[in-house]
Amino acid sequence: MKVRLIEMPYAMGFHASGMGAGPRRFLEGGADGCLRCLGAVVRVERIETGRSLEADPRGPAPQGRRDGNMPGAGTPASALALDAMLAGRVREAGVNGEFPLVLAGDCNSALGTLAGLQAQGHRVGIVWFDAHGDFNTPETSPSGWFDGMALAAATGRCWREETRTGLGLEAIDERDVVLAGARALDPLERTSLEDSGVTRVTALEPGGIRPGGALEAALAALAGRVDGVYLHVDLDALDAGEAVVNRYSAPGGFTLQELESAIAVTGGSIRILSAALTAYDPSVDIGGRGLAAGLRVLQAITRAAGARDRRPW
Ligand SMILES: [Mn+2]
Repeated sequence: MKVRLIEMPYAMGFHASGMGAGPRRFLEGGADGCLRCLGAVVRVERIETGRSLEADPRGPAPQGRRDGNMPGAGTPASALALDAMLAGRVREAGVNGEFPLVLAGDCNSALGTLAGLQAQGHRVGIVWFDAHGDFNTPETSPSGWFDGMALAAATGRCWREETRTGLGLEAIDERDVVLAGARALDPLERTSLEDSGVTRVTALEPGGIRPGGALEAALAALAGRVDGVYLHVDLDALDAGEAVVNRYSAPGGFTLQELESAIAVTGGSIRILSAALTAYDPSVDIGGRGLAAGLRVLQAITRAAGARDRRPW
């Protein structure tokens, strides 16, 4: 299998700090090598704006921030500009017969990946592992933080015009979405999810993500409706006791073994068209546990994607 490992070292348009530093850390930790040792042919590439300090019309970067931030960093527009670049790379990977595997700082990278898959003509569903719902809209979000709206935007609940015109993204049908491990939900976000067509699978549900459980049943139903899925793994799907991977890590999540097994169940049930590992902030990781877990998750994703990949390893 050919893997195109796409590094997107940003979180909300901010370059290489906080969760935006996660992708680089995974690569420094040997992410490409640990996929090669599975037999995959790996090409690594980075998405960057190429902006230099000298060229920045705003003048010197604020203290503590590295150069390379997107114009208007922190706004949905800055995130969507990066997503548009990502969409092009994902589409190109598909044309080349490569599996697009994205290392991203934040979860709204999903919008770019989905747009890139749709540009190849795929009808795509979503399997989304996350401690959070990412299902807020500007109306329900207590923080107004765009990254907490990624799944809502993907399903057209918000920013619909922006994602359509900026990315060419057509909203994903909520019935084609499986959300696994979400447990830290804002009150109005919870109501939105309950009223939505999204299928939820929790870590607490007995047998939920295990073979033969609710996840597998949901994916079997999905397999008849879509060409395949985009597999989104926010690393905070892991229980905080397993690893603290960002500032929003929460208890009640999956063990690493459970997450690996759920990813394998996904690959055994439905074709994985693309995947992402997101939201790892090296600055809060204790003893490299998050890093080690993330590398294991990347291997699990690659194995799972290979399970239904007709191309030889
Ligand atoms: Mn997330």
